[in-house]
Parts: sequence; structure tokens; C-alpha cells
Amino acid sequence: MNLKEVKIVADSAADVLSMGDMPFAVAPLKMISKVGEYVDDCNLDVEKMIDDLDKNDDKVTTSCPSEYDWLERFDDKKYVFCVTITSGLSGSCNAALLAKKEYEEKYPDRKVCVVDSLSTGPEMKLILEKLQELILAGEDYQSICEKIAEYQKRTGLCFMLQSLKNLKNNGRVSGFMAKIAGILGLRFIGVASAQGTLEQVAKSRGDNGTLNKILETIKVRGYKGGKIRIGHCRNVSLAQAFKRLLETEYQNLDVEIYPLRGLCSFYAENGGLLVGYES
Ligand code: X90
Repeated sequence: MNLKEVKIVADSAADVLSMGDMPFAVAPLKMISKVGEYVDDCNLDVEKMIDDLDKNDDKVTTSCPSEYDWLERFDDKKYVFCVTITSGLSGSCNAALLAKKEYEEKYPDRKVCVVDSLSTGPEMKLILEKLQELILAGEDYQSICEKIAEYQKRTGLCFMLQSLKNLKNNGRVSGFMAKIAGILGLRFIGVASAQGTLEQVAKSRGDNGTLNKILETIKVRGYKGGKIRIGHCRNVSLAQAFKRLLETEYQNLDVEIYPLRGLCSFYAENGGLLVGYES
């Protein structure tokens, strides 16, 4: 597959802004408050957004890219690969599917493969890295579609949240679930379920308890030392401590730590940690 014919488009929940030489674009989600909109693209000052939103108590909502937002990023390419945040919590995947239908009907010789991550953040990042690898390895379109669907099933997401306020306010979790993280010092540890929604696996207190629980959770779910990506919202120290814990058990780890972008920061909230792993 010639790089001139290909494009990868991911929504901004992947926290990825560019992919080296790979033709790539971001379809941004948005945070909308009474005072204005924050578009989650490369121009967003994430730190400023978090500070702004912390200051006022207005209800903030989010919105996903529209069909047109996806479509205009396809760029007349013959082969387009879209990676979306979970269809279990957002309309982004549906919008991408509508864009696919429109594009393929209008141009019968072009193809769009939509990958529903059933997850977000670091698991989307892993899927994007795998796509890049498959494209650069010269695989054909059909085999990339099959292999990436397979790969999605072999990746997972485990997360720790100190507050579920924004998830609850936007109807993404039940009030019952949200309560746990509202109790002082108590943290919510969860995974992306098979349906791409939040599933609670444990409660934790303190950093050691939290990190051991996350490690235990990903092990139970098949982690054996494969690739791992750690996104955090203002908690680089906990992310690094998790990396050190992993290094006591596994050798030659492929691990990366990075600050979450807008959408994931908004929902993961201060202190939140998202761990994407291969199982
Ligand atoms: O369409 C929209 O407005 C976006 C809605 C997104 C809602 C959820 C985002 C979650 C971000 C929080 C912890 C990870 C949960 C993952 C479960 C699949 C990060």
C-alpha cells in the first residue's frame, strides 16, 4: 500500500496529534461550557482548559465529531482507516460509519475501515501504532482490516479515577458508581467492558494499593509484558511509579507515559490514570 493512497483519521480521544510520516488527521471532540468551547485539537491548551473548568462550576458537556468532520479529513484518499472512541459512550463511531457510507457510495473505488476501539486514550494509541506498523509492512487493505479487528480484541484498558463527576454529569455512568470516587480518598479502579462501557473492578486507597490493584487487574486479563501505554491527568509521578513497578516484573518493556489531551483529561479528571495494554 502506497503511503500516498492512505490516511489514518482518529478522534481526539486517542491523544495522538501526529504519526511521523504517516498521513494522519485528528477529528476533534469538544468540551462546551457556558463561556465557550474547547476544541480538542493540537491548538488546545489542555492545562489552561483544566484550570478554567476547575474555576467555575457550570455544567460542561462534550460533543463528538460529526459525519462531516470525519468526511472532510478523508482527503480523497483511496484507503482510509478511522479509529474511534468507544461506541458504548460516544456517537463518534456512528458518525464515522455514516462518513464511510457516504464516501464509499460516492467513490466506489475507495475504502474506509472504521475501528471501534470500545475504549479510549492509550488503548486507541496502541491500535493506531499497530495500524501504522501494518501499513508500513505493506499489508493489503483487506488483511489490515482483519488484523486490526483482531488486535483490538487483544488490547485492554484499565484506569484509576479520583472523581467521576464529569462522567456522571454527562450521563456516562450511574450516580451509584460515581459515589464511590466521591468519598474522600477513595479511588475507582475500572476497565473498559466488552461493550465499551465503564466496569468497576475495585476500590483503592493510596498510591501503592492503587498501583498493585491495576497491575493485578491487567495480569488477570492476560497482560504478560507486552506493549503498554500510560496516559495521566496531572499525575506523572503515579504514572512513573507504575512504570517502575512494571519494571520489577518484566524485562525489555515497551512503555510510554504521556499527559492526556482534552477529552480524556476532562473525563479522567485530576489525578486520573489510563493504562492501555496488550494481553
Ligand atoms: O461523544 C462525546 O461527547 C464523548 C463522550 C465520552 C465519554 C467517556 C470518555 C471517557 C474518558 C475516562 C475513563 C475511561 C473509561 C473508558 C471506558 C470504555 C476517560
